Amino acid sequence: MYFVSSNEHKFKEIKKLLSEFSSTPLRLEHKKLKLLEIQSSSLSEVAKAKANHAFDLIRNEVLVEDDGLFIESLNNFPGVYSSYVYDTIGNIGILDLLKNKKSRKATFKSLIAYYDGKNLKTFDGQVDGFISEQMFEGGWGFDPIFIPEDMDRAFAQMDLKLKNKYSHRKLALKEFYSWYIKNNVAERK
Ligand code: ITT
Repeated sequence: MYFVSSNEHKFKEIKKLLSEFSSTPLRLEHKKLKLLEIQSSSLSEVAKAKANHAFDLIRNEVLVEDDGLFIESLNNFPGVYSSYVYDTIGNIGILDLLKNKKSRKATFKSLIAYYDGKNLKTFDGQVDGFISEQMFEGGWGFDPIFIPEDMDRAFAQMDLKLKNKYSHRKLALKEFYSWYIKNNVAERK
């Protein structure tokens, strides 16, 4: 199975998680490609379109992921536009937008989609938390500004093991993994 994404960090986290879920981990390889991201207000629709595009390119079982950071006081912005917002205003821009806001509540969401040409399935995971007042060193993407609920530090300040314990990605991947093992999709074909 191929994990199709332009983002190496995602793959690294997923590989580690899979190795922890079971002693016989899924064989997953990284295909580093940037997939089409359709305009939609739903992460799930974006993830499904990515899965379709990935399958068209690879013609093999594929796994893709679409994430979004939803900030409550910004009416859930940047949400599905997270990638674009990260590339344009970045974390500093987000901290600026929150300067005079009372609430810093945010939710990180992960949508994982699996497609083998017949079965198209999505799995979601989310972690509630807060946007920090300052940027922390380390991590990638929004890690420097996202603090999971009940934690005293940002994702950026966690090692891979700790981040994987709390992440949106872990929850979505776990759902996928349970479904995949139960349905043994690969063997049915
Ligand atoms: P793809 O090629 O897989 O689409 P991407 O980096 O464009 O990779 P997304 O659109 O799914 O990924 O992610 C939206 C944004 O959220 C993007 O800027 C990511 O860097 C960021 N992001 C996703 N998961 C994250 C995590 O665990 N920690 C920090 N930032 C994250």
